[in-house]
Amino acid sequence: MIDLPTDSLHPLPAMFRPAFCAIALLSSASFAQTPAPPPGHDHSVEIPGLKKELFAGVTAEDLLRPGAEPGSVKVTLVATFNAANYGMNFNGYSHGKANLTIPVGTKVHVTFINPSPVPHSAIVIDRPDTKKLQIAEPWFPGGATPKHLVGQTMGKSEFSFTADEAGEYALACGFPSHAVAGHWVALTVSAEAKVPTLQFGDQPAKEVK
Ligand SMILES: [Cu+2]
Repeated sequence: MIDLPTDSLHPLPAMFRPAFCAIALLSSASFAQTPAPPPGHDHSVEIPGLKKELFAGVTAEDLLRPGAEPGSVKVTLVATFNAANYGMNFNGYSHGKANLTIPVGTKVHVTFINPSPVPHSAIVIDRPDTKKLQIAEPWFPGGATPKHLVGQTMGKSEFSFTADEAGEYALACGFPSHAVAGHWVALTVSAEAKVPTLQFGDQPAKEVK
């Protein structure tokens, strides 16, 4: 009787297995919408060079809070909140996977923070325009950080706009190509909504407090 090593029971000869895995990885990477990660990139690793004191205490829930005056909201957008989507996220969310819903007519006060050395910005745009490489003007007057196409690094800026038209919009990074790569959260201006609500992924939308 021949004593076979247990490894030989594997359907693929050992010498082919690593190559097979590499081909599987390569083919899945080619379907990704975002640029391929740099070699050795690991999602669990933090983005280097973040000035963390700029957003100490800020959470994902700070994407949408009630404003100081009635009919207003406060939005805090932290670009590169973490390493998700290679840093192209707001408070950890990209590709519209956080959705801010506000009643039509709401005054929106935005604080934009970019703690990273890579330039980012913020601009309110029509949602289909997230597929464009760059957007010249915000949908609502006043709805962008200064020089949004150039962006800013390691800093903070504020802007306000009135969402006076119902529709599906995005709060997107205005730096060229970033929105296409997923650097945006969804903004829904609703004629039916009575109160502002915030939704993460497939979870139920929650009224903001
Ligand atoms: Cu960006």
